[in-house]
Amino acid sequence: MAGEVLVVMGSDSDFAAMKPCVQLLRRFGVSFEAHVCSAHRTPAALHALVERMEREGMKLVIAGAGGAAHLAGVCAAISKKPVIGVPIDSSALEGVDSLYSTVQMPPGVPVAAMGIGEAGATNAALFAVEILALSDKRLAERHAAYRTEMAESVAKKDALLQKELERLSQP
Ligand code: RP5
Repeated sequence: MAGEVLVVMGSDSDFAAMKPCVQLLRRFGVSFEAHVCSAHRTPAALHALVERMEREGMKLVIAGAGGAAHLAGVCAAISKKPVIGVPIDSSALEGVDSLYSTVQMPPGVPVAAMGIGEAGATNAALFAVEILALSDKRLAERHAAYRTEMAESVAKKDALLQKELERLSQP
């Protein structure tokens, strides 16, 4: 199998925002292929890519794009697998155009829209992990460990805050 996840971005300029997504997929041991492919500049190549990945057993798509971002919607039109969209801030409208384009799919062909930019890309990877973990016990355990680690880091931050507040209350 080529990869469980297809990560596709409309341009290489989207990669800075999409980097946390591929880094997290790698950390969780999720197999993926990542490509630059554009819904409007290379429509035939996008069609071929999504169809090939689907034939080879891909389980879902993560699509990041900026501007009038129709990449995720077009992937969802081609594939019947879940598509997670990441709007990217690459235009004068600071990603709000991409957010609306990604989130406002007309009824019938859904896209799971994340937030704008790196935070959205991070959550896209985690959302993909949550979907894949439904049928992968080891991945579910890794995800649970990630949540525990995150909770521990918040607890550490709180402990530091309490210390600082105590220090400030000293005369
Ligand atoms: C979109 O246009 C891409 O997803 C990118 O966010 C934006 C700008 O692309 P480049 O001009 O940087 O290639 O299709």
